[in-house]
Amino acid sequence: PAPKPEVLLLQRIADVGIERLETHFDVIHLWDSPDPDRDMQYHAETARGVLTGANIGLTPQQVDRFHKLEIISLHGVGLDRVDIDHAKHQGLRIAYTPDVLTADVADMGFGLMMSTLRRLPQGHNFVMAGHWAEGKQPPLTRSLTGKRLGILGLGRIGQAIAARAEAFGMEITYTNRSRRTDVPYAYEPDLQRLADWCDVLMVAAASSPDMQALVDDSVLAALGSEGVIVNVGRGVLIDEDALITRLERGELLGAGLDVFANEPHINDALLTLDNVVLSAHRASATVETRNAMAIQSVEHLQQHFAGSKPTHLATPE
Ligand code: 8YV
Repeated sequence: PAPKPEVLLLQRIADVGIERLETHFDVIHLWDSPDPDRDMQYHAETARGVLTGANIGLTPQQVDRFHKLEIISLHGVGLDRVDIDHAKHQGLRIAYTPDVLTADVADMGFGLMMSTLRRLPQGHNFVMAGHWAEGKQPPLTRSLTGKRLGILGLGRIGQAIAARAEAFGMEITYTNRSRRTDVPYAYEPDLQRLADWCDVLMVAAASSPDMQALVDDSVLAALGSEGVIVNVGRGVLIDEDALITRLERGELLGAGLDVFANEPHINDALLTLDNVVLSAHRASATVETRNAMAIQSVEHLQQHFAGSKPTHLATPE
């Protein structure tokens, strides 16, 4: 039989995916290597595929080291850690897993919004600390139902959040690179005006270099002291220093964050704030979704090496 194509695995994926990968490929596990860079170099002449996390990616410099690389299979939807133009130029395919994680990421966005407005973690800590039993009451929180939701980025995930928000009687307006003709929601091209209008600003956009700190201090100022911000996109979309300063001063009501500019090393100041709900980039991290992402990212490699086109390609053909 022909030798199995060599595939480098840069991120640990669900066991169902690893088993499938092992069946069809000669798998080099770099995710648990003490020196992944050295090992990548060692396999640069033989590897034909790389399977990597969307938030790990593969830089153009790394891509250029390979001699026989044909495909990067991303485990995840974000394309901010790969260079699509560079890959196309090198004749590489990039596959990704857009649909399988949409519902879970939307649920997380919604959950962070609910948790921030209703202060669910703070309430939990209050009970656990015994304060209720001491006869104390936590402060009142804010309603979610009926609030105005501004969505930054009305892609798959943004739309799934909007569908959930509709069920809660929220008013919905969105901003996006362009107006969508297939949604019933109001479009506001100007992010600052959107922030001025809404109670909750939901960041659900993909990140690209021109979008760094798109949510800047003036947007946060427009959101105002009764405003809440939630981020399930990428940390770099928000000017994090400005966000922290405004949260410290009470110039925002709160923030629910799953992603951070320099994760997993997050700004220490966030850890001292009472008006934040923090999550460790877990929006797609359910058993169900991580199994589906693992299987799909391996399937894309199988399709490619069987001579067909992977179902979800980020490099158009
Ligand atoms: C994961 C993600 O954290 O899909 C994305 O873009 O950021 C998340 O799903 C990660 O990619 C898992 O590999």
